[in-house]
Amino acid sequence: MVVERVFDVVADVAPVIRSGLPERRAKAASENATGDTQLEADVWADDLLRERLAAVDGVNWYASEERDAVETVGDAADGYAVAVDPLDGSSNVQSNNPCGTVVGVYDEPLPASGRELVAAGFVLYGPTTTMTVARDGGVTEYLLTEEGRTDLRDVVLPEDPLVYGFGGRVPDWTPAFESFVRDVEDDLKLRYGGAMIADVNQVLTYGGVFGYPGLQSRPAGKLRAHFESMPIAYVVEAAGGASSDGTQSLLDLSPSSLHERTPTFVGNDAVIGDLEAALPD
Ligand code: AHM
Ligand code: MG
Repeated sequence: MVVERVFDVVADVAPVIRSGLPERRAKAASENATGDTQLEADVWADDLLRERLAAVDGVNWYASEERDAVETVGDAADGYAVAVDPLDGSSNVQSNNPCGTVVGVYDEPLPASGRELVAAGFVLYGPTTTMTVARDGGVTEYLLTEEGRTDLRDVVLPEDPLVYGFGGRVPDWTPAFESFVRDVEDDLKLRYGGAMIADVNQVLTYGGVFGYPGLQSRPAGKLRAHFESMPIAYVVEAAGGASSDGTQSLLDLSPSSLHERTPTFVGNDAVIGDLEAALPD
């Protein structure tokens, strides 16, 4: 099945990406489609993933946070579109903190609604390299090494939330969001590391909430719907949690452009419910 082959490729490539990071910490002389300065590692990981994923029969389109446009890479009758954030949290490479790779498999050419996702997953380059994949209603976490992958666990979001982490500078938060956070911090423990994948994996492990809100200076926030927000929402919802853009599930978004951004929240159902109640419609 195409989805299995996509994640076989990601599992094979991840140890290569990991071992290539130390020598690619320099800034590349380029910006990506959303204006971020790229690291050599961003560009290199993107090229590697494009080359390997384009070779999978049934992958018709490759899109990446690092490329301006969707690229047609196949012509299967029922082909899929694969959307990738090759190195999520790449500013963490410089400070030697964790980062990740995010992959969404869509049933339709992009732009597409989150409801067109048929699978999504991510790799976390932490003390170990793990891959978490949501498909067929379940979520599995694997340990990745150069020898292959081994099952670690079925991922189910813990019932009781423990950790929270929100992006953006506090003075740039809206008053409604800030007052919601003041309530959250009475009960939960702050964990924010600047790489969505690492922060979301803490939520999947301990329970809680991760978010990057709409800011006063940037109402759509920072995270990109196709490459980050919707794939992560797919994983967290499949693990028993919830997602929101402030009013609805992130999976109900239908972005009109490839690099569209959206306020992004994932975590325990009750916390996401409180968030939606706190933010204006
Ligand atoms: P990137 O994909 O260019 O690395 O940007 C996304 C990252 C997320 O991983 C993280 O949640 C966010 O940007 C952190 O932003 P900030 O540095 O503003 O806290
Ligand atoms: Mg990213």
